[in-house]
Amino acid sequence: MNAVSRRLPKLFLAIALITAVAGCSGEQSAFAGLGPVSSRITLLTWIMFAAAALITVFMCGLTALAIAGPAGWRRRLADEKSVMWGGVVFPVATLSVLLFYGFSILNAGERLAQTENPIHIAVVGEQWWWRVIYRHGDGRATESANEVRIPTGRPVEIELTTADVIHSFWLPAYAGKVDMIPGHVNRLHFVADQPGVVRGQCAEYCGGAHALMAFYAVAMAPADYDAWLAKERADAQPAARKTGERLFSASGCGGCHSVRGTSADGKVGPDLTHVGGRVSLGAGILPNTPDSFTQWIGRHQKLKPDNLMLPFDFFSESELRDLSAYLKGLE
Ligand code: HEC
Ligand SMILES: [Cu+2]
Repeated sequence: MNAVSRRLPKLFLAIALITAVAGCSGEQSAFAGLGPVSSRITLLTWIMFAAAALITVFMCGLTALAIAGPAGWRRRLADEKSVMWGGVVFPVATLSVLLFYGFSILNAGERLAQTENPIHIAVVGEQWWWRVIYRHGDGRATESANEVRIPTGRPVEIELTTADVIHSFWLPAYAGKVDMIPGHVNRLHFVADQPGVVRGQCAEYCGGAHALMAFYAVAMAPADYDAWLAKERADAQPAARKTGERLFSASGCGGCHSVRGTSADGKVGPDLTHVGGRVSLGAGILPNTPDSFTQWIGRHQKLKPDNLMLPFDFFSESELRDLSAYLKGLE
């Protein structure tokens, strides 16, 4: 073996560890535990991990004893009684305790939502973005996309459905992962403890652009949330960008997109009434800047191959700038 091949295993181990640990940090971490529901899930994870580690070490010890231990031990381990207690009773008891503990954690969020007055938000999985619907007290609703805004300290109930295939709504910092299944309504409950922005991701392969189907959750102080929701509910307030608005309607964008308060009332793609105020574009793939609008409109099929918006690669630079200024101005 030369020096390089001797170091290879260590190198691989180092890369694997760095990758694994990097995956545990940041805005999409399952270990963040930013609310009571996710904290409980994190605790369950550690308990399962510790129990599994203990049992593994214990079993390795027993195996060693059974192979090379003193004759007395080997006889005892080969006995039918040991097999009965160690192989049947012990696993059934341990796994049952862990199973019921897991069930109680699954139910904890639901109980929370029943005891207090939850915020109702509906999220519909679409290939390859998220339609987000805020239900108001008066029975009306406001549509947005690719981000879920929630007030802190109040239980949230998210109703999960799909418009096409199976998706999975995964928001690890706040809650577990719940599938969106055709013809079925699932519900996810959680509470956000503190204001902040975290990332979520579709966790069930749903076709072409699945890997680029992310979203953000924005937790806001209750007063900020109320102010934001009132603004979100209002019609679009374009920042006087007439050329862009004219281009938008002349190019047929309104056939797929709604901008409330204008003639654009398409329902195929994301509602753009307040698109300029959102965190990201294209379901989490671009930050929300004027340049990103230009990028998205001009080359979205390159940025997010297979997405269901028609290609618009014929706009001139200045047309793209006008359209972007209009859309970014829809805050
Ligand atoms: C055939 C329907 C269709 C037409 C026409 C269309 N779009 Fe889209 N648009 C979509 C769909 C679907 C998406 C979601 C794509 C994704 O993220 O997978 C989208 C996404 C977008 C987004 C990102 C929104 C967000 O919240 O992430 C912008 C901005 C946008 N379109 C602007 C436009 C403009 C400007 C036009 C006209 C030049 C236009 N669209 C025409 C269907 C359409
Ligand atoms: Cu998916």
